[in-house]
Amino acid sequence: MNDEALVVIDMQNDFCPGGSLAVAGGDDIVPLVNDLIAGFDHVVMTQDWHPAGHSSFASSQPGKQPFEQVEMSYGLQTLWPDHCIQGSIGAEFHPGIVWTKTELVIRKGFDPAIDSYSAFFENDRTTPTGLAGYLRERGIGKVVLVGLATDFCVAFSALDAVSHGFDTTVRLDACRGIDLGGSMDAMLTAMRGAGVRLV
Ligand code: VGL
Ligand code: ZN
Repeated sequence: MNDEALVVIDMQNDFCPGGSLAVAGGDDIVPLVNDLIAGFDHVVMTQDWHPAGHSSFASSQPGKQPFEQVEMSYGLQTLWPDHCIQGSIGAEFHPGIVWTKTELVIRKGFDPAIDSYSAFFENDRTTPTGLAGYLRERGIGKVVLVGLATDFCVAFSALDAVSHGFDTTVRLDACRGIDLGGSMDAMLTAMRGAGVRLV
């Protein structure tokens, strides 16, 4: 299917067990993600890619703990443990992921002042990453999303994909989530409501 791309979200060491923002079972999906990569003509990956001292790190906000929320210029932002620092082992793709055929890696979260969950927009919801333009120029109208974390980067990416008019599917069996304060149910409901196909 030449008009369809697999978008592999943030399959990085820091989101897998042993990493600084580990998602439970994050590495369980590696074999399935590899099978999917093998079966797609087009594969795009995202890589969370923060400078040290990023504003989304609790360690950068005096008196704040990870998983608290703060008001940023662009709205409410959850604070995270330091993770996916540019050039670190934690930011590398999980070593089991067979990523060699990947056509494009979209890095995100590199602006020190803005976090970026979605593969399409930073968290200010206006700064694009360029992915929509890339997919359109390449004639791709359908995306299938897999990876980490279901209720953050995968969900925000899927919502933006449908809003850009892409036929959008999330393979839940090839995702794992964080589930912070009910975020899993909330984001599954939001995705369903927006017309994301959850399978
Ligand atoms: C993610 C929190 C912070 C994700 C990235 O990949 O879902 N979550 N940065
Ligand atoms: Zn991040």
